[in-house]
Amino acid sequence: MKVKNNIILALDVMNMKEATEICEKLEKDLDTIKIGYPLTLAEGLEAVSEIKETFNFKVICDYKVADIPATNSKICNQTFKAGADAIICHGFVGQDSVQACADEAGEFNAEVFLLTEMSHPGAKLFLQENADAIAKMGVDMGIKNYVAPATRINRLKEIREIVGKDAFIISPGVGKQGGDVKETLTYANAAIIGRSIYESDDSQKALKDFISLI
Ligand code: O7E
Repeated sequence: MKVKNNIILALDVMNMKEATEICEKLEKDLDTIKIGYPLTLAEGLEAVSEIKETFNFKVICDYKVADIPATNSKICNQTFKAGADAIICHGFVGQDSVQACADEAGEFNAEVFLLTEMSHPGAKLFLQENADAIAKMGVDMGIKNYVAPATRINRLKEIREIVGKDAFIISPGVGKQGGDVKETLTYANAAIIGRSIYESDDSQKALKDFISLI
């Protein structure tokens, strides 16, 4: 995946009006957005189709898919039917569940991102000790895209070493969660940024400020 300016906007607003206004303001400098549960639960899966139809964005659906294979397939099927270019799935559920997402993505010529370690402090409790194994599983499965934390650069670096230089890593946690955009992009291909942009009084300037730091 190619991401303009190496920044993906996390569009975690709660209604289409706000989502559309932000996209209009930022569409010159962005070409990839991430839609998760906040907007989808507020507005339905149509939010994905509507954003795809209105803007020339690639849409990554952040549904952190983490179920049995049969259910994962159904979740992915609906998401790709709505027009998503990619979906994010959890790795801790194991190879069969991740494979179900990858298989469904293959049917739609879409992509899967494998979530390794999360960016929040709580991820240290259970997820961190298994994150390397999750990344290794992804490599063995031929997964090309990963999510790794901008809040712990050493971990981002270690996960990059596992998945290799040709893998595509997107990294959340820049801005509000404390991660630094430039440092993050030393190891990640793109930074995922949400509140620091969409909660700003001037979201255009907030985005441009990040771009100028890269
Ligand atoms: O902190 P913000 O506002 O810049 O938003 C960060 C976004 O990335 C938000 O949508 C959150 O749900 C997501 N995220 C994390 O913050 N940490 C993670 O470990 C993983 C994600 C995520 O996007 O998961 C899949 C990429």
